[in-house]
Amino acid sequence: MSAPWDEWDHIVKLDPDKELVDGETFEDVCETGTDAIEIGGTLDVTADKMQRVIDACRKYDVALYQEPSDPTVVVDDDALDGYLVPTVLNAGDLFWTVGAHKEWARLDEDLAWDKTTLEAYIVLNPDAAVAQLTQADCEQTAEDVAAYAKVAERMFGQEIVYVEYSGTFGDPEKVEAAADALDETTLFYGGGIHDYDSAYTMAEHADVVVVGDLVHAEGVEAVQDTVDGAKDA
Ligand code: 1GP
Repeated sequence: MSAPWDEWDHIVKLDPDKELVDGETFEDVCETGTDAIEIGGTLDVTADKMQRVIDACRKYDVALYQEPSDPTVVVDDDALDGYLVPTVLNAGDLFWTVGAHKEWARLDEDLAWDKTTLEAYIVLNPDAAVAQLTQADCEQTAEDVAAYAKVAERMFGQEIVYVEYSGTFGDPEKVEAAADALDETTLFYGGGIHDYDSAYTMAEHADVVVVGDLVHAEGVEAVQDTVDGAKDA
């Protein structure tokens, strides 16, 4: 069965705790040509802030997903196509691998299972907030990354593997190693994508590139260049 992300090349990840560039709107972001908007952040996210972004994006023709960082910020809203839920394979704190998920299942008796998909994260930038929060072991060779990817697909049956360098441009060889290790599973890459070339380079290996900070720091024109790079690769 095909999944929506099989067709994607590019995602904009909106951090509900950050503003857009002055003069730009969520409509502008939705019209960059990106395939999907993922709403999520690591720090200081609340359900109210999530809802504000969902409301601003709901009327535009782009796939809309929430990426909840913990069970307390999950929003139930028909405007959402679904939930993409991180599980960090190389976390030091198991809460981020399976504990938060257990809490969500415990607290939410009506959990929308048919709209919920895990993203199997391999976190590789030790300076990123996500690495520090999850106490991730970022010392991973390309062979390690490939092995994590294989385990995610073949043992844990994951649909999405996410190589995460949040805040910095990563090592294309490690992304390539993950891509080579995967058969059906969709590979997301995120971290430091800032222009056409950086998007193109990672999209040569990853199925989908995720652009985060750029939309808040530089704005939609820069994001459009990354869409072009991702689509051309
Ligand atoms: C963050 O992978 C995304 O989860 C994107 O990273 O903010 O560095 O673009 P950047």
